[in-house]
Amino acid sequence: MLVERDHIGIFGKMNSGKSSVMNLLTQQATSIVDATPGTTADTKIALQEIHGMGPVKLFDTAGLDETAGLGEKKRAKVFADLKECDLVLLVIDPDTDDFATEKEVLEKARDLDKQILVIYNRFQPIGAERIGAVEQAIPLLRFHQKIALVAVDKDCRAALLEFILANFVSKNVKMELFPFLERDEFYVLNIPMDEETPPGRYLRPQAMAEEYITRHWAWPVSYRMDLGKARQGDASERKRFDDFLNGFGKRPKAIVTDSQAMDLMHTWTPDDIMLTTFSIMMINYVSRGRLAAFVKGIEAVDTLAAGDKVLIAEACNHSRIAEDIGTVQIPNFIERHWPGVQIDHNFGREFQENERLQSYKLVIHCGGCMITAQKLLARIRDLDSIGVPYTNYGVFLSYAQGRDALRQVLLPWGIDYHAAD
Ligand SMILES: Nc1nc2c(ncn2[C@@H]2O[C@H](COP(=O)(O)OP(=O)(O)O)[C@@H](O)[C@H]2O)c(=O)[nH]1
Ligand code: SF4
Ligand SMILES: [Mg+2]
Repeated sequence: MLVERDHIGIFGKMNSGKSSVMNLLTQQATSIVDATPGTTADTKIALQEIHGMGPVKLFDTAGLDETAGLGEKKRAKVFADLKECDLVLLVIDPDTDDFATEKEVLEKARDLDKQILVIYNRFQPIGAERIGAVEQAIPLLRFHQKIALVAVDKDCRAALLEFILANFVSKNVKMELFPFLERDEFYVLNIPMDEETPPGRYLRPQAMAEEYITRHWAWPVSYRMDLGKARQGDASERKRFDDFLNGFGKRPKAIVTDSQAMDLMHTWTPDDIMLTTFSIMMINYVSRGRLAAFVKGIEAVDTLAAGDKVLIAEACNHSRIAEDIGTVQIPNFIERHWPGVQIDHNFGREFQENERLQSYKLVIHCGGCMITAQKLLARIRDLDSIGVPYTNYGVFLSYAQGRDALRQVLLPWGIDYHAAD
C-alpha cells in the first residue's frame, strides 16, 4: 500500500514556542528559535519518520498575530498550511492574555474538520488557574485533548510523542469494509427497493459492498425483498426468500441487509448464516473501526425519560421519502416507547454548528456514507469530549427488534453484545 505522509502543522501566536515544539519533535534545530518576534519568516518544513507513526511532514508556521511588514502574506500562507494539515498542534502560552489568534486557529481548523491537539507551553511553572483562565477565554478548547509541557526541555519529547500517538488517527490506517470476508463464499445483499428508490444505480453502501466482495474474490448476490408483502404476512414472500437461500450450491456466509428490513431479517435469517446491516457496515468503515463506540451509545436509549432530547443526525441532505428512517421511522419508534422525548434533527453541515450538542441524551447518526472519515471523526471527537453518547441507524433499528437482534448483527464484527437484564 502506498503510504502517504501525515501532515502535522504547528500553529499559534508569535513566541508561543512553536519552533521549539518543532525542534522537540525533530530532535534537531530545524527551526530558528529566537525571542525576536517574527523569527519564523515563513513556514519551515521537515520530513521525518516518527516512531510508531510512520513518515510525517511537519510544518512550523509563522505566528498568525504578526502584523508588521509581510503580515498579510504570512497569514495567507499559514491558512494555506492549515488546509493541508491532517493534525493541527495549537501551541498556547498560558501566561499571555490575548487569545484572539488561538481562537481564530481553532475556529478555522474546526471548520475544516481537522484533528486538533493543544499544547500548553509552560515557560514557567504555572498553576492550574492560568490554564483554567485560558479555557474560559476559549470555550472551544473543551472539545480537544491537551498536554502541558516545556517546549525547550528535551525530556518532554517522549510525553509529547506519546500524546500525539494516543490521540491522532493517521490517514494511513487501512480499513476493511468487511473484515470477516472469506474468498469463494456467497454474500447476500438484501436490497428491498421501494417505489421511491431512484432507478439506474445502487445506493453508495450497496455499491461499495458489491465492489468489495467482488474485489476480494467472493461472490455478492443481490436479493430484492418485498417489504410490504412480507410485513402483511404473505407466505409466498417468505417462501420466495427461503427458495432463494436454498438455491445456492453452498450456504451463503452472510446477509447484509437494509436496516429497515431488520424486523423480518432478524427472524428469517437461518442460524448458520451471519447477518448484519449496510448502515452498521458503513458507520464502522467511515468511523475507522469505531463501531463499538456506536454500540455502547445504544445503552443510553434505556435511560430516556420524558423531557429528554435526542438528536437525529444525517450527514447529507438526500431527498426524503415518505417512510424515511430519520424523519419518520425512528421518531415514531421513540415516541411509542418513550413518550415525551423531544426529537431534533440535524441535516448535513449543521451538526458542527450545533451549539446545543451538550443538551442531548443521545445522538443517533446515519450511516455517514456521504461524508469523509475526517468529518465523521470530528463529530465523534466532539461528542466524546462532552460526554454525549451516540449510536447509529443500523444499531438502533436492530436494537428496536430486541437485544438478540442487535447481538446477531454485531457478531460478524467480533462484538459480543451481551444481553444485559
Ligand atoms: N523558558 C522557556 N522558554 C521557551 C519555551 N519555549 C520557547 N521558549 C523561548 O521562547 C522564545 C520563542 O520561542 P519560539 O519557539 O521561537 O517561538 P515561536 O515564535 O512560536 O516559534 C525562544 O527564545 C525560546 O527559546 C519554554 O517552554 N520555556
Ligand atoms: S450520508 Fe447518511 S443520510 Fe446521507 S445517504 Fe448516507 S446514510 Fe443516508
Ligand atoms: Mg517560530
